[in-house]
Amino acid sequence: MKKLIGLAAAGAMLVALAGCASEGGGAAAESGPKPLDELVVGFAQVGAESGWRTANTKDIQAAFEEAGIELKFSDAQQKQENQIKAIRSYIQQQVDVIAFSPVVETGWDAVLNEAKAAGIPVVLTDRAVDSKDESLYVSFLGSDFVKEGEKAGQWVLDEYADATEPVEIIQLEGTTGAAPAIDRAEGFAEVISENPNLEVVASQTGDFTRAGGKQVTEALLKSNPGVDLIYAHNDDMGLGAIEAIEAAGLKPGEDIKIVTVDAVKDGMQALADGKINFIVECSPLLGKQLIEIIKQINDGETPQKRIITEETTFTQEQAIEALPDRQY
Ligand code: GYE
Repeated sequence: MKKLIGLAAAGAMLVALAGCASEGGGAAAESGPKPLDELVVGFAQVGAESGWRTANTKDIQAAFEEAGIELKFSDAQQKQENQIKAIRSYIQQQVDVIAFSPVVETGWDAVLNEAKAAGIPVVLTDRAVDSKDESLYVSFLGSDFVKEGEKAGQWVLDEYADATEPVEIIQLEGTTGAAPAIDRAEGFAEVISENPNLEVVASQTGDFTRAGGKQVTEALLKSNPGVDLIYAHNDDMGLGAIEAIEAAGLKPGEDIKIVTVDAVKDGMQALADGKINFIVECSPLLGKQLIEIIKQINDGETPQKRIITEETTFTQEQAIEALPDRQY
């Protein structure tokens, strides 16, 4: 009997050790790399709220297809509870890696701890989480949103360098609590604070959607008839603002200037048409880099903790030039 208990204890220890190994090194650490066609990755997407998101989803699906890695994909319709449910189901299915783009920054610790306890590495794509525990994810791949906000602010600062009167700005914010909404507001505010004439007179969320941008602009134009410029946290909300401005009998790009972030096709077309004045690029093409990270995890390597996407900006002239070759 004693012997049996001893054996059981030894077995339990082995299990515990294996658990430790997989926590640190990912799926492959104890058994060596799996063939790619045996890997399974769960991806919990935010939703389909914008042109950016659609391009991002397409690019990720294409990259998995090309790499021959199985992808379990879910669309959370911009709801955190749906994303958490999806992640829990991936844990239950014992996928090799979980990747997701967190709709908001906070509230992830519990579910990410569950993934960690199950020994499943997590990769953040596109958006960040706000957690003190950096061991809850292996790598974070995406843009520097503060820098994007700063670039938008810099254009506004230059455009109104000679202004002697107050310049009234409306800000259309992204989803409340989302990393790109928080950071794009922060970078922009920081840069425009250099000129006290630049004043954000109203700032409201349009939830990163065209309909949201239109609705908020309609209302804010009424309460702020003297507005000079709209800063939208993404192209879609800027495109919604264009509709609202035109419906009010004004000319977007002239009577009211517009600066946005993303540079998706529809945004670039509006920029080329003179209805938007400046776009800060945010690339949705994260698929190939995500595959690289997954391969590194599978090989037992440690991916870089933060991988920042390279991006540019577009004026109206640059948009006309770039449009024919634009992929998304
Ligand atoms: O800018 C916006 C989308 O997280 C960077 O989400 C992404 C943002 C993008 O809905 O269009």
